Amino acid sequence: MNKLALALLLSATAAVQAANATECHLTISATDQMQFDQRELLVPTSCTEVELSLVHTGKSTGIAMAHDWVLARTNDVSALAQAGMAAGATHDYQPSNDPRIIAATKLIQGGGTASVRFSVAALKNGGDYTFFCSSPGHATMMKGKFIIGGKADVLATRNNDSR
Ligand SMILES: [Cu+2]
Repeated sequence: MNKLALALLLSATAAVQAANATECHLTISATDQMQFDQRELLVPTSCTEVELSLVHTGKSTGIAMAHDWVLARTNDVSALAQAGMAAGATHDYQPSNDPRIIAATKLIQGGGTASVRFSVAALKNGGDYTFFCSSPGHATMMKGKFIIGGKADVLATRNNDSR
């Protein structure tokens, strides 16, 4: 391989990695109105790890409006929300070492941020996953789908093509 071909290959690889880094880094906001700003988070199958940042854009410093971000299989969400309430605020409303929690940030108040980095390698392409806030009563309003592959891949391809 000549030097030019190698340089082209390296820059192409760097471009793909840069694209992946962007797509695999998600940011979601939560408000004093008990809402997330997104109902769906899309993760292309090219991501093996995801970094999620939660930003509480509100001003409330009360525990009642504290938020976190918890990812689980959709079928586990209501039981997890119950178990979280039992665990209480000192445990961020998350049952300790519960295998049903795929990933979770800590509980934050207005103006706070938190992030979590986790592997998505074991999650199924097209699987049914839901993210929610585990503060008592919040999950009815604060939840959404965590979508791996499918339209996430379609969008990622489109974004890459348009660069
Ligand atoms: Cu909340």
